[in-house]
Formats: sequence, C-alpha cells, structure tokens
Amino acid sequence: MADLIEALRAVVGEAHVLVDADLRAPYETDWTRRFTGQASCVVRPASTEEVAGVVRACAAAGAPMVVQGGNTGLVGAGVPRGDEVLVSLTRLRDLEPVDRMAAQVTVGAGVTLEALQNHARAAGLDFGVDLASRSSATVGGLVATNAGGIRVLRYGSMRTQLAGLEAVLPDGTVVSRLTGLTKDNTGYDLTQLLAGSEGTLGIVTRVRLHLVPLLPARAVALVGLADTDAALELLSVARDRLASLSAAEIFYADGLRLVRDHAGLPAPFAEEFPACVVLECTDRTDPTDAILDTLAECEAVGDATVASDAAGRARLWAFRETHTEAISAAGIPVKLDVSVPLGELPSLVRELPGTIAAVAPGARPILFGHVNEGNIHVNVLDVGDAYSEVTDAVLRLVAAHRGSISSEHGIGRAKVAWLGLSRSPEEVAAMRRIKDGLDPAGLLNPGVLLPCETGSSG
Ligand code: 2HG
Ligand code: ZN
Repeated sequence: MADLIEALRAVVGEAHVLVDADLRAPYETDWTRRFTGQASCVVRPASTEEVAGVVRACAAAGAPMVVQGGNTGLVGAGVPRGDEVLVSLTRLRDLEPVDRMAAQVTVGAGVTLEALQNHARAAGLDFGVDLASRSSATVGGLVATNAGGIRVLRYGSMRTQLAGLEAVLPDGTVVSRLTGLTKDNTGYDLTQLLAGSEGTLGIVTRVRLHLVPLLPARAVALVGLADTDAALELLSVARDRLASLSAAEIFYADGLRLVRDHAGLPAPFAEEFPACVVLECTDRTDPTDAILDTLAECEAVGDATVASDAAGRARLWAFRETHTEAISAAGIPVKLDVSVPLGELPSLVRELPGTIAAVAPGARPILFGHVNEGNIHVNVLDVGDAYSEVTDAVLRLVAAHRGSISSEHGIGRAKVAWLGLSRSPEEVAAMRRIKDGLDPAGLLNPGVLLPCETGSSG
C-alpha cells in the first residue's frame, strides 16, 4: 500500500492523497448515511491526465477503485465497501466557453449542475436537466447515473443531453469524443455505453453537452387532487393543452405534512387534499393564462394556486423539493425509486402501504416523484430492522406491475440483489461480458450494479 500511496502522490501531489481517517471521513459516508465504508485513501486528481495516471497506478497495484462526484447518490455507488482507493473528481472543474452556434459546451466532470446552469444562462442558453441536489451533484455523476430529475418530460434525461465525452478506461486508456458532432455513425456509441454505467466501465472526466433555449417566462401551479387517478387526468389535459409544460411532479398528504412540519411552511390550501401535483410551464411569454385556462377545463382539479414571480414559484416548488431533506431529518429511510407504466400507477400507489405494512408494521411510507414518467420515490421511515424485507416486498410489487426497480437513481450497491427483477438473465450475462471485456480484473466500482461473486469482477 505504501508504494501505491507514493505512486499516487507522484501523480496528483502530496496534498491530494488523503490518508488520515479524519480527512477521508467526509468521502466515506453517502448522503443517505446508510452506506459507509473505509477507503484505503482518497485521491483528488485535477485533470484527465491525472485521472489516467491514478488509474494506471491502481491497475498496476491491483487496487480496486471507487469513483465519487458530489456524493449525492442515493444507492451507495460512490462510497467504498472497504479498502478501495476513492477517486474524487470534484477538482475537474473546467468550464469551457459556451459554443453558441452549436448550442453546446464542454465541462469537467466535477462541475456542479448549478455551476453548469449558471454558465449556460450567462451565455443566453440553458441546460435541460434539473434536480433538487443541483448545488452539489456533479456532471460526471449525472452522466454515470443517467440522472433524470424534474425536466425529463420536456428535455429527456442526462443521456439525451450528451454530445460526447472523455473517459479513462479501467486500464488507464483515455477515450475522447468531444467534437460534438450530432451525426456520427462510426461504430459503437461509447458515450451512451458509459451513460448510466455507474462508474463500472470507465471514469468520465469531461463532457460535451447540448444546451437548450433559455426561456424567460415561467409559471408554476400547485394543484390539490382527490387521488392518483385525478393526477393522471390532470397530466393528460396539461400535456394536450400546454406545449410549454416542463415539469409535472406528484406528492401526497402525508409527505406534505412532513415537509410543512420540517420547513415550517403554511398549508397551501384551505382544505387538505390526498394528492398534489406541481405543474411548471416555461415559455418566451408568460404562460400563466394558459395554465389557468387548462386548470379551469380539468374537472379533476380540487383547488389550485398559481405563481409566476420567482418568489412565488420557489414557495410552491418548496412543497415538492423539500421532501428528500424532510424525510432524511426524520430518519434513515428505505429509499426506493421505481417506475411503472402510467396505467399501473394508481394501483401501485394504492397497494404500496398494505404491502409495506405486511412486512414492517408501523412503517411510514412517503411517496412522491415524477408523475409523467410513472416514477415514484418510495421512501419508507420507521422500518426497524426490516430494510431488506421492505425493499424486497416493494420491488416485487413493482415487478408485478411490469415496472423498473430503478427509474433514475441506479442500481448501485443498494439494489444489486434485485437486478433480476428488472433485467433478464440474458441481459445480465451480456452486461457481465461488457464489464469483463473492459475491466477484466474487476477494479472499477466492484459490487456496484453487478454482483462481485460471479465472473471475475471482484
Ligand atoms: C427527487 O426526485 C430525487 O427529488 C430524490 O430523485 C428522491 O429522495 C428521494 O427519494
Ligand atoms: Zn427523482
């Protein structure tokens, strides 16, 4: 180990190899506080060349690595299981000038989503992905997990924004496609292969991104509804009538209560509604009237409040965006992230509480998410020691509804045991062959996405 530490210091400089326990600690526990493990050291490269040097040193020593961006992941993919070299990418913070003609920009993997958004906006453009952890989540992590967030409905998920990337493969080779060509049929699309690969195939160091028009006018509606069926009715009317629709998010009465208690927020309506939907429209001209007309035409609407000024919009978004934080303040939940075909969503939501109560009586499920994609974040508080039982029961119910066990957060370490509920044995075997082809020694993010115990990866 001492030789490896020396080799890493030669690549990144002594100050950027953290060996002491107190310096390593902030990197060793994830945001949820559920996943934690000791790294042999934390190494902080500042360029693609340094990442390649780090990977070559680790490969030569046969040392496993775990890759970390902003450490906002929710499935334990970015923290060590034990004894890996933790490669932190937060020093890769290059923001190249925006290419306005192409509407593209190249940025380092350690740039935060918020810094990217501000950079694009300063050049009169915008970035298509947005999510609540924008101030810490990094571009490399967003690519590695194919992050979704609140604007998938309008712009797609992270992989849709990709015009190319640069990455270091597990043997230290650098692959680079940063020209931003929008038409390029010259073989396997390595950019898309790495998107969503959760750091198991290569380390993304730089990314070429498509940007979207900066639309100056925005309006948000918070709508009170009777249930999930009513939310789907509203969604369908809104999608038909509002070309400027950019977000549709759902939450329920118990989540709203938790958020209000945590953040000291007033009740949004005089009456309590079982379900709420946040709609956002973004356009060149004020979309408020279009939203009001749409709400007036939808019989499912119980009550609604609309805001177009920045403070009013933030006030309405807070009811949705404070969910993760309020849940975390109440305990360490079972955190699941599932999607089902839209037609299945009402029955899934109806069945979840009973399914959970059967294995963890007294547990508190809090459901919220991205309604247009049938994506529900199932957070369950007060499960006692039934983490695994609750996970198993919920994911099996989702599979029975023809859903996905991970809609946007990834498999990570948290859901490896359940991958077979969403992917066939043939698909898992093909993924394993790709992994073994690029990382035959299994050094990159071992135990993430695919289990360690089969094949050579571990
Ligand atoms: C969101 O949509 C994130 O806010 C986090 O995906 C979800 O905390 C969660 O479960
Ligand atoms: Zn989400």
